[in-house]
Amino acid sequence: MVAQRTCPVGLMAFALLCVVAQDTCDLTSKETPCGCGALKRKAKDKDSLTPLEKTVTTLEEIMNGGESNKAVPQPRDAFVESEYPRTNDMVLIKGGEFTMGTDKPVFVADGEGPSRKVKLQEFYLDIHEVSNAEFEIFCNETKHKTEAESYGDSFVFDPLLSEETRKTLTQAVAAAPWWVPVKGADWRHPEGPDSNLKGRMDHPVVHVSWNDAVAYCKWAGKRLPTEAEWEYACRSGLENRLYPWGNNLNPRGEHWMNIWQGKFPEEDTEEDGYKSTAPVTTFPANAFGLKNMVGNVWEWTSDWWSIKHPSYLQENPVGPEAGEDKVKKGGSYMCHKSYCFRYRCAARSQNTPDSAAGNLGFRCASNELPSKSKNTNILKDEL
Ligand SMILES: *[C@@H]1O[C@H](CO)[C@@H](O)[C@H](O)[C@H]1NC(C)=O
Ligand SMILES: [Ca+2]
Ligand SMILES: [Ca+2]
Repeated sequence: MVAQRTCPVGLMAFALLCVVAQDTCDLTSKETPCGCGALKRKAKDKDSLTPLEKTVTTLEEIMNGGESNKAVPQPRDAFVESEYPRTNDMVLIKGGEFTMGTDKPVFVADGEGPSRKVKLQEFYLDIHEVSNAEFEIFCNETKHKTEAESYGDSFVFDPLLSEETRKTLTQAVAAAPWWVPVKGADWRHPEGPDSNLKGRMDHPVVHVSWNDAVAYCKWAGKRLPTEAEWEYACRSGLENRLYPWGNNLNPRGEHWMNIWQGKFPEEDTEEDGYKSTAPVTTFPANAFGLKNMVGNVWEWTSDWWSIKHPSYLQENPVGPEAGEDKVKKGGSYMCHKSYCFRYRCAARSQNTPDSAAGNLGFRCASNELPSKSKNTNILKDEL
């Protein structure tokens, strides 16, 4: 049953091969290089290891102690956190029909295809990923304890760790050794106990599980979007395009999303301006007025994971009735074409509902605009 929640060990070799020979990886392979989906807790195990630790192999086994020594990222913005404007506004997404998925899948094993017609009724969607500032209001008000806080650890991208924290590591994820479980990593301490949110209150909250995301959205009078709603919103009226704005990775020669530039995982040249997360307000909005649908952080959706899809026209689909994993969409700041070309509207990945990581967040949807009493702003006239 190990293969259920962790990547097959054979994929580790594949993943490492990708690191060594970036440009030669076969992206159309049916074997998914599973750096994006490998981060799962094994919630049912009971012994001294935390569920997260059970999913990993020792760092020594994988890397022979050869991990890189990268600096901790410095906050870019020094302005006062209390002055951050709320970023909880929503936009009305008009109903319609669209083509979901793709007939040109990059990762066949992810169930990106086939393309199929989906019809949706109108809904509201958060313009931004949920920020640390928004999540703090929720936690202060409800005393919500995230699952990463309960378990006492979460997955962090190794190059973001301080030397002190790195010294405490003994393990990494076999299929993606740049991911390490860090004790004390949670949404308030994204890179472990010696990190904080200073200068990052307007960045997306991370280290939140699907269950945490559901609790937040409920508190806000909202819900998670379905995968179909999320993808429809990502595509914002364009049919069969890779990105929310079309097929051009860098429209007008600019970066319109926060992903990885350079060689993964050795060097992020930060050409888009951001190592790790960017403020949720960064980059141009898509045609529906939504920001960072692709890149920055992965976003939870309400659907259970399946790679088989009905080919007939579906109306307001909500995904399978049950499952092991939940669907996440959009890719993250860690995605690079060489191993995780998942910053596309059709791309998808999955995690167990109690999993959390430093590149996974969410935004909420709702059928009606929630009242102000639920801490939700009325939709702004000017987008
Ligand atoms: C939440 O609580 C913390 C700790 O008491 C406090 O520093 C912070 O200002 C509070 N934030 C909000 C938005 O109320
Ligand atoms: Ca970046
Ligand atoms: Ca995103």
